[in-house]
Amino acid sequence: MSVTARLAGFAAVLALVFGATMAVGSVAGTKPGRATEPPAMTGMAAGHGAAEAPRGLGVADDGLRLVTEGPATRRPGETRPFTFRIVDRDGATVRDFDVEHTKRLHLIAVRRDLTGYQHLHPVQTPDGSWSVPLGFAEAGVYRVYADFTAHGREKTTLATDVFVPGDFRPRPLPAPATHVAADGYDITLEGTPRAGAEGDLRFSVSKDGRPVAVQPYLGADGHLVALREGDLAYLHVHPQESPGSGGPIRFMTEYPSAGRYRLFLQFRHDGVVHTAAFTQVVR
Ligand SMILES: [Cu+2]
Repeated sequence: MSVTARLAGFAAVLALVFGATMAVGSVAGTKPGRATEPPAMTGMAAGHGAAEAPRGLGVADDGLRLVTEGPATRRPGETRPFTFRIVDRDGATVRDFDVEHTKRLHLIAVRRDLTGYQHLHPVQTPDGSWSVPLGFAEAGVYRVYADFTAHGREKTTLATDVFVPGDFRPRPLPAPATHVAADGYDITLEGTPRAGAEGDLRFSVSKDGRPVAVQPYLGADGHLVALREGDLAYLHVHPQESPGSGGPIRFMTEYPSAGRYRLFLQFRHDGVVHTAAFTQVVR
C-alpha cells in the first residue's frame, strides 16, 4: 500500500475518533474550559478534516475520571506507591481495560519542564485500583498520565500533577535536534510533520557507526510519547510496521498545533530499554 493510501486510512480513523470525542466532550469534564476546542483547526494544513483533540490536559475526559489515593506529594528521592482508580460518570470503578501495546495501562511521568521522563506499568488489584512505586529524584511539579483503553472505547489519557517540594530549578527546553546520543547509541530523527496533518516520524538507531536492529518493545519496534511545550498536551502516536530489521522505527502522529514538542522515544536492544528525547519544532 502506498504511503498516501495509508495516510488516508489513518485520516479516516482519526476523523471518527475525533467526532466521537467531540460528541461526548460537552458532558464529560469536571473542569470548565476542557481543552478540546479545536486548537487543532487553526493549524490545519491538510484538507481531511479536524485533527484529533490533544489529550492529557485533564483529570476527566469522555466520561472517565482519574481518582488518586493518598497525598499527591513526594519528597525528592522518596518512592512510594502511586495508587489510583479510573471511575465512570457514576463514580463506579472501571475494571475492564483493553490491552494496548501489550499492556492494559501505561503510566507516563514527566516534570513540567519536560525532564525526568518515566514510563511505568502499574499493577491492577482485585478492587480495580492501580498501583506502582513512583518517585522523583528532583524537586518540581510532575505531570502523571494514565494512558489506557477501557470498555473498547477510544484511547483515553487522563493526567494529574504530583508535587515534589524543594529547590526547583526548571531547565530550558533543549534546542531542536535531529540527532541525539543516549546510552551509547546514536539516534537520528527524520520527518517534518506539519500542524494539523498526519506525519511520519522515523528514528534510526546506530552504535559505533553501525545500524542497530532494535528488539520488539511493547508490541512494536519502539514506543513514542510526544508532549507539547507549554501545556504538556499528550499526542496520540501510532507505531507503524518497519520495513525490516535494522530499518527505522516508524510512527504516525498528528500535531494538533504549531509549536515545540518533546519526543520521548524508547527502544530495546540487548534486552535493555533506552530512552532518547528530541525537541521538534512544528509549523
Ligand atoms: Cu507502557
